Formats: sequence, C-alpha cells, structure tokens
Amino acid sequence: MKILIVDDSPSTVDQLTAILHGAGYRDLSAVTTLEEALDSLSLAAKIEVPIDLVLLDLDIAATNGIAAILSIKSHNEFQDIPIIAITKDDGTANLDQAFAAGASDYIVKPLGKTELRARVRSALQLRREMIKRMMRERELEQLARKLERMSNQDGLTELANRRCFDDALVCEWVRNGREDQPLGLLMIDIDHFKQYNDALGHVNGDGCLYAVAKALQNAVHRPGDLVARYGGEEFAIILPNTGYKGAKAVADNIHENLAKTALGHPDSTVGSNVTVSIGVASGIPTCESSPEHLLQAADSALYQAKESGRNRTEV
Ligand code: GH3
Ligand code: MG
Ligand code: MG
Ligand code: MG
Repeated sequence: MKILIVDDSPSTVDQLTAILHGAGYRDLSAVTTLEEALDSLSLAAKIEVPIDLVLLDLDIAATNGIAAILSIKSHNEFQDIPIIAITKDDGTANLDQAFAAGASDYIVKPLGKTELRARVRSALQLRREMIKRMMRERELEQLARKLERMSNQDGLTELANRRCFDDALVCEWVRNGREDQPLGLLMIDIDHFKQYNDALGHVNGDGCLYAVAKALQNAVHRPGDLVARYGGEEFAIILPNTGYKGAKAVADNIHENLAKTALGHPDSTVGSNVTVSIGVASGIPTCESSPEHLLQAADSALYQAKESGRNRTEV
C-alpha cells in the first residue's frame, strides 16, 4: 500500500519514515506542501496506483491544515483516501475540525512508535476492505448489466429476443394508442429454411440466421423501431408511428438488402439466394382491438405471402 507523508519538517519526515519502514511499509513518499501533495495524489491516480493513506501535518508553514484536508477531500477521486492528521503537542485544539473536514484519524506529537503503527495499520486495513467492497460492487454491476442484456437479447442473432418483443409490443401498443398513431408490425419468415439446413448443415444455418438478422436491422432507420427474433427462423419488427405505406417500405428494404447480400441457397424453389416472406400489418390501437389482433393480421399476411409464391410481401 502507498503512503504519502505531507510534512515540511525534515526531521519529522525522517522519524515517520523510520517508524514505518521498521513496520515493513516500503512504499512511502514525502512532500512538503499541499500543492505537491495534490500533484502526487493526481499522478498516482492517473497511473492507477493510487495513494492509500495520507499522513498530513496540520502545521505546515503557510497552509491551514484543516483547509488542506478540505482541499484534498474536495477532489472526487481522493475522497476515499484516508487522511491521518498529525499535530504538534498542543493537545486537541484542531481535533473536532480535522474530523469534520474528513480526516479519518488524529495523532498528537510526540510520535509514539506503537501508536503510529497501530493507527496506520488500522487505516490501511479499512482502506483494503473498502477497495474489496468496491471491486465486488463493480463486479455485481457488470453481472447485472450482463443479465439484463441476456434476458432481452437473442444469443445467436444479437437481436431483441421474444421476451423483449412481447414487452415492447404491449408498450408501443399503449403508447401509439394514446397518441392516436398507427403501429406497424412485420412478421418475417425465411423461405425453405429447412432445406437450407438439410443442404448445408445447422452451423451454416445459424450463420444464415445471423446474416438475415443483420439485413433486417439494416432495413430500419428510426431509433424506436425494434427488430426481434420471434422464434426459430421467424422474425418480427415493431414500427411505432408507422402506417401500411411506411411498413411496406421497410419490407421492401429487407428484400433489397437480402438480394444485395446474396446468400446462396442450394435448394430453394424461389431462386438461388436466401429469401424471406413478409406479412405486414398496421393499425391505430383502440380499446376494441389488441396486440394479438395485430400479430394475427401480420401472421395471416405472412401466410398469404408464402401461399402466393414466397420472396414477397403481403399486407
Ligand atoms: P417455409 O418456406 O414454408 O417457411 O419453409 P421452411 O423450411 O423455412 O419452414 P419450416 O417450418 O419447415 O422449417 C423451419 C426450419 O428452421 C426448421 C428448423 O430446423 C430450422 N431452425 C429453427 N431454428 C433454427 C436455428 O436456431 N438454427 C438453425 N440452423 N435452424 C433452425
Ligand atoms: Mg417458420
Ligand atoms: Mg421458413
Ligand atoms: Mg419447409
């Protein structure tokens, strides 16, 4: 652990250093002014080996010791660094102010070896526990973020998953209804995907799902549009504030993107590339209808697209 001594008396610095060296503390540095102390603290933080403890002489020439504590503690990045205030042998005149300013301990000279070592050990022990707690908290936050992402994202395609889609559909249904705006919905199904898997294997099938997902994602442009994996080789896109014309335009983009991507399909009745069929629905949400109605409408349009030859959009 790194200890910084802030004291303008060379003999006190020598004394502190000797006592702490004797107790096995090797990483000591000393400065004589508040400005140098702030510089040392900043530099150590910048290279990510922060100072762990400051021993601060409250009686440095030309600096008010209490103001020095306040000044160090006013920097966000130094707030967690413990400060032990050391004062000359006039009792406890500054004690209350020093603690109020943020010192974690207070030592009155003359420096007793046992007392100094005990107080330093205790401060560093608390510091270590705090660092451990902070690391645990950071790990937990990362884990929570990961869980949050996993619970809403499809692992294979990185699109929103079915759970996320279901939540978003209800949410947008309510919002678009309140704003009297049409809610657009696309249901998309890869054509002859079973044959694709049969011909090229499941691993390539997974790669195809990923590529189709990218083509879908690239077909939408508004921040509120949600592209989801609905299940298997079926996808769905929620298009807030979008009527039939706008939804149809997104479907056209999808066919176009896939044609450009030109993923070969060795066993399709539609052509030599992977294609999709799309069902489009849109409507202003009302009390008489429901999100399920919109889904059914998009689904039966998709069925029509399949029936009438695939690689097309029906509304
Ligand atoms: P259609 O044109 O009528 O949609 O025919 P299709 O062959 O695409 O539809 P079908 O429902 O017969 O087959 C869907 C196939 O999708 C079967 C299933 O094995 C495959 N599939 C579903 N999920 C995955 C997946 O995660 N990875 C892979 N590789 N294949 C999947
Ligand atoms: Mg299907
Ligand atoms: Mg299919
Ligand atoms: Mg089939």
